[in-house]
Amino acid sequence: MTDILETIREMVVGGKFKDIEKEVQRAVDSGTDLNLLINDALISAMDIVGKRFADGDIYVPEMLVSAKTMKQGLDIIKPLLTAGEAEHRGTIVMGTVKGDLHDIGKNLVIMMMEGAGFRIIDLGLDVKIEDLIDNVKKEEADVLGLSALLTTTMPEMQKVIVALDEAGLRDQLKVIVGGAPIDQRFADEIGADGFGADAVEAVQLAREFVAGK
Ligand code: B1M
Repeated sequence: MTDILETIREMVVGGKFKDIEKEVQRAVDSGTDLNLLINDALISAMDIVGKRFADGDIYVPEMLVSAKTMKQGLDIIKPLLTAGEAEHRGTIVMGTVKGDLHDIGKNLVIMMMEGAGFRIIDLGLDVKIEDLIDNVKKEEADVLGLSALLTTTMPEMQKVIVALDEAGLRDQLKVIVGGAPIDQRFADEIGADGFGADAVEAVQLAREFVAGK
């Protein structure tokens, strides 16, 4: 079990996108726990990639190839996570904030949310405040989920919350924030309703918020 996780981790770090699907499928077929596969192989590979980038051992192109490899691995797991509950629990508008091109974590959160039965409106990455506001209104969202991976794009989350307030929408929905540099303190500071450290926590929060409406 550990061997296959390690192999997958190394494949993502090394950007072996041509072979990753076969290997992840092999792990799934041999009964590997999906949480282990996601956390200990795929996500932990991106942590290694991030460290190598920060240390100057690799550059953006290598990071991109690892990200592509990670995405292809996740695509194999996606149907297994979303096959669960068919019942529609509530609507969540999701996006990575303006200026930020990181979407792997957001996509993972979306997979888990869909698996838990939520209807997701995925606005993608680098999303403008106006697009978030328009979609919250149009889709009658119960929750707005915002992701940011850069310290420079974190303040954008607060701008979104202020804009929701100005549009008279703030009381109608809950805002969940997440992403590697985000923590509970920051979430409290900017007036978000919740902070999810990972996809599982994000789903838990969404469930609580929608149940409490
Ligand atoms: Co970038 N990058 N990157 N990058 N990148 C980081 C974030 C960085 C920490 C790397 C490093 O230096 N160690 C660093 C940020 C430093 C900082 O801000 N202090 C960095 C940098 C500097 C940059 C560029 C500026 C590099 C450059 O151009 N010189 C540039 C910026 C581009 C931009 O956004 N404008 C850049 C570009 C890129 C790529 C495009 C090459 C690529 C992204 C591809 C893509 O996403 N499609 C990339 C990658 C891959 C990374 C790292 C290596 C991996 C990110 C990742 O996918 N992690 C990253 C290092 C790292 O984070 N360790 C790094 C796996 C993912 C599953 O985790 O996104 O944290 P994460 O999501 C988690 C939780 O955070 C949480 O749940 C997820 C699952 O557990 N979560 C939520 C996320 N969103 C949530 C929302 C919620 C709740 C929970 O509720 C709504």
